[in-house]
Order: sequence, then structure tokens, then C-alpha cells
Amino acid sequence: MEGLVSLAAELHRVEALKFGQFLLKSGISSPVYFDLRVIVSHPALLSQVANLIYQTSQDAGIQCSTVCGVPYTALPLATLICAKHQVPMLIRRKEAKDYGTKKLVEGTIVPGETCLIIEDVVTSGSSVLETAEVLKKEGLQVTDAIVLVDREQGGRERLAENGIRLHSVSTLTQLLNVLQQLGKVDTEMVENVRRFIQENKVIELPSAPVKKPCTALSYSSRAALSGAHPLARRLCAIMEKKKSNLCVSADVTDSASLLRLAAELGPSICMLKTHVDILIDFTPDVSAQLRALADQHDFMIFEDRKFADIGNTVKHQYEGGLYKISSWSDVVNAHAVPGPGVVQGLQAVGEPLGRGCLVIAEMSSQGSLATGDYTKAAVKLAEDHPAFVFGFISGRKVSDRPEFLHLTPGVQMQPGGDDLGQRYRTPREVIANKGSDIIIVGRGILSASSPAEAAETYRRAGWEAYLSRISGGQ
Ligand code: 5BU
Repeated sequence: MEGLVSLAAELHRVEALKFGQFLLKSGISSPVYFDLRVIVSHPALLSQVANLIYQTSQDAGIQCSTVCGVPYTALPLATLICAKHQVPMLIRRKEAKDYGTKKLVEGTIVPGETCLIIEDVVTSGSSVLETAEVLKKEGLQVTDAIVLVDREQGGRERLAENGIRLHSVSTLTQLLNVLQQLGKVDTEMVENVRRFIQENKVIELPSAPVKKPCTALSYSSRAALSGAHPLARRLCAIMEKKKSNLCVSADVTDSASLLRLAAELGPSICMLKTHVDILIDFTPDVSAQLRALADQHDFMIFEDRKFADIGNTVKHQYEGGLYKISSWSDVVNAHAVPGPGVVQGLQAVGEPLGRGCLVIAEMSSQGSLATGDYTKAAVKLAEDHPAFVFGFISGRKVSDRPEFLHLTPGVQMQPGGDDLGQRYRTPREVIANKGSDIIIVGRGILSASSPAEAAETYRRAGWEAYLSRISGGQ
């Protein structure tokens, strides 16, 4: 308590905490404003804050291998704590975002280790979530975050939903009470601030993912978009009819298992994804039977061939060879790396047959190079070929055009990964938070004792996340 009194008084004295009327970047007028950046000019306060944060982590019994401060204000705080207590630190780069393959985290990363996040002020929790996501992408575990001030506007709950416990040195209410006792704020202001906290739960910070209007559109309204590719419209209609945004990745190695899965899971899915080249016993009859099952249960077939050659070669790979993919698969996908030729080659074969293509804008695997400018170029490639390309493989919504669909692999009920670099996010995270449209699930379903029951579980989870998204309840 003593620590809190001097903290509140000092923050107020150096104007890191101000009362009055402030227009926040979110457009909301707030009676209270924090600017913790100023504390770097007050070394005694800076180290007091670092000590309080460290003490809070000790009191909460947090075990961690590394510490990362949310850039920039919490960086010096993390540095002080790590140097004093001999904990390895990580630095998250903010600016590397746009430079494609540059590292987003500096320092030695040991995948599987736990990283504690430190932040100055939490409002909606978006900055902590963003940092957590970057760390998780590197294979680290993030279970706890410590903040100097919790503004009590929903951040704690939002982080908890994402598996992160928030510990605060102080809440805004506690600071307010102390400052009132010290005579630094009058009763009227205290009331103002209390009302403000009540009325402004979860303000989206400017850095938060901006809610795009098209994430609020229903599948059925997108099925009605006249400018959309016929396959996108049909897929949206199937999803709405079957209440399923689940694509099962049928990664089995014999044809009987593939056909059995297609028959058993058919009613639960909007799409079945294949890797036809892992089957040991493919014959044209298998693709004919698969096609019949797709028509019977009304799902689409997506051969995940990931074409990545010059146009002339992919034309042959798509149309010919042993598999004659274009004759039975509704959808295929292509890497953007060869440039427009790959799409044009596929389009020459697929468009006359009414087929469609997804461009791989991002991959789920750890260390994927499909980020930044590459992803942007992939989005442009897709948007330049709307007569054949109708969407993306990506971890999130990468295009604002509602006629494009986003399909996300790397989905399981529990976040995590496998030992060969696959990374998993939950259906809710992918659909409700990342704005994707379809979850692609392989081993989460195939390894279950009852794949049919597991598929239903995933279907429900994906659908609930979608309903929550379109109703604005992300
Ligand atoms: P899993 O068992 O749910 O991990 O299977 C995922 C499937 O999605 C598997 O067939 C992959 O080949 C495929 N996949 C992926 O996991 N990540 C990607 O970025 C792309 C495809 Br593209």
C-alpha cells in the first residue's frame, strides 16, 4: 500500500497520469490520461516502477524463462528487471512488420519456453495480445502478463479469453482512490472517471486489429454478391446451409480410408481437402467415387497441390499426369512465388471447367517466409485474377474484398504445434479474431477416436465463432 501511495503521487507529479478532458485516438473523450513514456526522464520513478512490477510477478508466483516488454514504453522496464534479476530478455521489433522476412523478435529464442510480457497500461489488451502472438509464432509460451496499470476496461477479460493471466501493480480505481485521499483529485473527477470506466469497457486501441465491415457480413449475404466467383458463392451457400465452415484435411495414405472419411464426415463439412499424391493406391476410380460423395453430401473438393512452377508446367500438372486433378477437384491452390504465370497457367485449364483457385498468402508453419511484402504481393496476385482466384490460404483475413474467402490451416482445439514446425490456433481465434472464413483441420480430427464426433465438435466451434463474429461479439 505504501508503494502504491508513492507510485500514485509520483505518476501524478510527473504528469504520467493526468485528469481533465482528453481525446483518445479511438475518438472517445476520456477524463483520465496516462503517458508512461515520461517516466524515463525520472530515474528514481523508473526503477520504482520496475521494482513494483518485479514484486508483482514474485507475489503471483510466476515462473518464466524470458521477459519481453511491449514496445516501447515497457522496454526500459523489462531491461531494468532483467538486468537486476538476471533474467534473459527478448525484444519485440515493431517496425520489422513491413519488411517481410526480417526477425520480429531479437534475443535467443528457445521454443517451448515461457515468456512473461510486461506492459505499462492495459486498456483493451490489444497490445499485449499482439506481442503475445508474435512470441507464440516463435514457439514461445505466453501465460502471464504484468501491467503497471489496469484501466479496468475489459483488457483482463479479453486476455483471459486468450489464455493469458493479467496481473496488475495497480488498477485505475486504486490509483484514483489514493489520489483522492491525497487530495490530488476532487470528488467530482473521481465520479467522472468511475463513470467513464463503467461506460467504456474495451476500447479498441489504434493498434488493435481494426474491425473490417466485411467480417460482419453473413455467408449468405456473401453468397449473393454478384461480383463474386461462382465457386465462392456456392461455398458460402453450402456453409450457410450446412452450418459448417469446416474443411477437413483428409491426410490419409490409402484410398479406402479417404473414401470412408469422405462418407463419414461428409455431412459435417463444407469442403474436403486432399493430398492425392500421398495415396499409395490412387486410381481414377477413387477420384470418381470421391466426386460422387462430394455431390451426395454437398461438399467441395480441394486438392492441396500447392502449384509453384511456370505457367506451362503447372498447366500439365493440373490437367494431366496420373491424377488429372482438374477433372475432379473443385479447388486447387498456388504459391505466389512464380508470379502471375502460375495463376494464368492454371486458369487456362480450370476456368473453362468452372474450377477455382486459392492463393497461398501465408502459411501456418513456423518460420514461414510468406509474410510482409510477399503476402501483400500474393493478395494483389489474387485480386488481379478474380475470374479464377476466389480466395486465400492465410492465417487471417488478408483482403478486404468480401467476395474473397479466407481458409486457414493449422487449427486445433488447443493452441500449440507439432514437432515439425506446424503451429495451431483455435477455431475461435481463427474465425472470430482473425477474420478468416474457413478452418482447415487435419490431425485434430483424424487422430480422434471418433473422427465423426470430432468433426462435429470442430464444426460447432467454427460455427459459433462465426456467429459471434457477425454479431459483433469478437
Ligand atoms: P493438420 O493435421 O491439421 O496439421 O494438417 C494441416 C493440413 O493443412 C496439412 O494437409 C497441410 O499440408 C496443410 N497446410 C498447412 O498445414 N499449412 C499451410 O500453411 C498450408 C497447408 Br498452405
